[in-house]
Amino acid sequence: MSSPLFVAKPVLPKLSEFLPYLEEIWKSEILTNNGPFHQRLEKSLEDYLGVPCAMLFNNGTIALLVALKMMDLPPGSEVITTPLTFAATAHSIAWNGLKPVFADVDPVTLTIDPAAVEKAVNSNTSAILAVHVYGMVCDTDGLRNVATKHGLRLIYDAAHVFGTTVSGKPIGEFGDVSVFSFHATKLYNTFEGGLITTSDAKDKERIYFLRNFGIKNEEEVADIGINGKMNEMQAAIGLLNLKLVHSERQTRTDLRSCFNNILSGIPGVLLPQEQANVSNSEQYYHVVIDAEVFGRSRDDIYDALKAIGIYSRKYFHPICTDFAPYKGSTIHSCRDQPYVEKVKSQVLCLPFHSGVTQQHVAMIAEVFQRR
Ligand code: T4K
Repeated sequence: MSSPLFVAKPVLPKLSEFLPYLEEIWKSEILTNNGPFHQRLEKSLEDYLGVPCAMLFNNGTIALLVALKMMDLPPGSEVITTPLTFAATAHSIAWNGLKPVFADVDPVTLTIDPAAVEKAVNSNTSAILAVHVYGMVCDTDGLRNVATKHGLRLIYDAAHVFGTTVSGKPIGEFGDVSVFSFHATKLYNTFEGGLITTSDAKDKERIYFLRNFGIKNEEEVADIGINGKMNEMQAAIGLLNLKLVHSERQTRTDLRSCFNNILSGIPGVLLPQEQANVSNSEQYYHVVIDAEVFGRSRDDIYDALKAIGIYSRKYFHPICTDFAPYKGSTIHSCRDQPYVEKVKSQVLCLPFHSGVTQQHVAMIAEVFQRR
């Protein structure tokens, strides 16, 4: 195979469509600070995602930091999260001077298990930071119940679920706030970018100030904010890419069917389960490989694909509790062994985007069928 196939491939508009936007920016000389493209994109995203308030950020990590900061959680208090996520999730807790506490995941959705969260709650717990991982939606009712019972704030890391709905309800409407990433590798990208959605007017106002150094007006700085602003080039790309999301998502839905066809029925290879009433964001296609049943390990498949130029990813291995700063942290579980300790060496994300051809699908099938 000539060119390598990566796990992700950014959606990009035609360069010729971007040039008029650049000309507009050059003409106005407004490069950042809530400029016209920024304002248009926020409005467009509110419409697209069906949320009352969408606030853009320069990346998803800063958006997570601000979402937690906005909540004024007691210093040193505990925020329960999943170990099966990107580093940014746990780091955003620690960077806020809070303590990440890890709870086990559900074996079917691989999202944080509300029963494990309940076991992790104590008098020092202040919030839950749940992640809709790989596009699988968390048990939102279960988590809301735990949060309400113990008076905890509930934040969703929604980096993997752009455009998802649950029984018609937009994913950004769950929890107190939801945080999205618009990184190059995401279904919807602004090169780098992020978004917070919230329905609460007070939270919205606070986030607005925190995003821009806490500046209220020329005379007043009301809060200890940060620079979380998206610039005009990112916002312009965002407006163009928003037109391409639907088609990219449809292509991935078709690819999901292809993968389901070639991989279903292979003993020891568990495919992503469809969730009732959930419209899938089509962010990732993950398989769980049980080496004892399948006869080969996840790492064997990863290596065999790599040898033919197909770069899958072992997201999220190592899990957060294997990182030096969190190593040795307890994973609260309802099982004899935390399930996440097993699945971390079994999950593999296959290349999943419009650059995957039928030939690639056939090559991937051949690797899985090899004996
Ligand atoms: N929460 C969750 C659950 C997340 O998954 C993430 C980000 C965040 C929070 C934080 O949001 P941001 O602050 O990033 O907005 C990538 C991304 O850098 C990261 O954004 C993403 N999660 C994570 C799951 O994946 P890496 O280390 O895998 O990136 P990298 O550079 O190895 O890219 C993967 C493949 O994508 C490459 O092999 C080739 C392709 N690629 C990548 C880039 C950057 C391209 O084709 N073009 C590109 O520009 O982390």
